[in-house]
Amino acid sequence: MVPTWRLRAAFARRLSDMYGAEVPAYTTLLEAAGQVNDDVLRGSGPAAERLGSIERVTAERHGAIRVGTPRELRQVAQVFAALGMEPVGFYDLRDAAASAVPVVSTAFRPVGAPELARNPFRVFTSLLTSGDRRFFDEELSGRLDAFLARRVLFPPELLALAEHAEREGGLPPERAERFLTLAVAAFELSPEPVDRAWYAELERVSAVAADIGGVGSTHINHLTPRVLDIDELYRRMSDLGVTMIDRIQGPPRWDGPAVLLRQTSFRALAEARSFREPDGRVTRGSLRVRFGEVEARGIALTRAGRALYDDLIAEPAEVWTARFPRTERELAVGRQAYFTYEPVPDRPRDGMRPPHDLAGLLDGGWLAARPIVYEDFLPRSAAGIFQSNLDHSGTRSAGLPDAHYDQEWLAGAMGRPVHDPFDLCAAQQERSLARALTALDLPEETV
Ligand code: OOG
Ligand code: NI
Repeated sequence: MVPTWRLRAAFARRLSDMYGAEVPAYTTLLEAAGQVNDDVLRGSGPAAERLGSIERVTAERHGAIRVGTPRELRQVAQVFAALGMEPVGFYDLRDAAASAVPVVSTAFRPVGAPELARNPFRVFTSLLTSGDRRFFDEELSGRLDAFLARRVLFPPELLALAEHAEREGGLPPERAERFLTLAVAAFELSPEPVDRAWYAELERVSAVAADIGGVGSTHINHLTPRVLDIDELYRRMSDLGVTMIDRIQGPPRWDGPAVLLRQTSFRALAEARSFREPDGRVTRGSLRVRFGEVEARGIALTRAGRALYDDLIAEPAEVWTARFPRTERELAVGRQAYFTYEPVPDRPRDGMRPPHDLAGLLDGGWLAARPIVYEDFLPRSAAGIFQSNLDHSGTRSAGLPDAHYDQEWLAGAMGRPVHDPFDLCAAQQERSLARALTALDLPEETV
């Protein structure tokens, strides 16, 4: 039996190989990221691994995919369930971007600490909001839905294997092989000619809409490696002559704790595609939709920490430096970031009793705090990444948004609950704290 996590690790690796063959610049990015990580590891020693072992960081990727209908979303959720990846979080990018980005999104990823440690592969998954009248009038929306209803992204054999894998917690070797082959193939760029007129019509509304609904299949949009120093990576890619977007999204560079997520990307590349012209001829051309992205991950913030982040991110970097907590200790004591807590085994037995507050326990060396890494995404950054790769902003009319698309609706469409990222971290933190307090012989309500 090939267990769930091995399927996930194998899928991530094969997808990466496939994408590297399709987009050579991705391989350049991987090499540069690997070199930066080696350098940071040499320069900073064990501190470099505070937010994850180098093995994990080196293997770590997130992918991005885009689907067109609730049915396709439900199917892709089934494929990811076979890999131990569950929907976490709801992102509404329609208002987060200045350009027309008519999608709502979730991220599929492992949710438990042991599974994350085995392989943290995650996929940012966006669903086209074809019912949003600000982007698609009734007539276009009808033709779009009809087009999408005809296509098959995930063959029945793949879905049956995925169901089986989810139920059994894995697959026997031969079926695992077949499942992985079909799953990776579902995300390859299709050689099928693109209907020129249809694609162009959707592109006038939104390049993202055309990428999703203008073609008969889906494809991986990007795969993102994790890097330990994203500013250095940005410099090196620029030195290699790769055109980067003009900034790094997320918190500013500073010497305090790394929090949440910093991301940047290189501009979408022109890729050869064939087209079916209105007169029926098949011609060669190119499309610019796929890009390369890289990210640095930091500590997960609590709701309070996140509210502070959201306030400060709108301000100049100096305001951040002046107001954001400067140490992990401050973040822990202020309940602004998530940690796992462990009793310190080798504390001197000086006859003292442990104090009854978190600050005292940390400062007195009774408890050690280890940051919980942020495993999710940021809507503003995601919108920035989408947008910086669009050549034109598309069109959006003023009307009312379709109110259908929220987290509950998404969960209903998939037939699966959508986890709340804060709740997942809080549960992990509270479990560790309860265990640590018991070990110190303190009542649970101490802190
Ligand atoms: C997804 C863009 C967002 C991220 O890392 O925030 C994203 C897409 O382009 O489909 O990947
Ligand atoms: Ni991404």
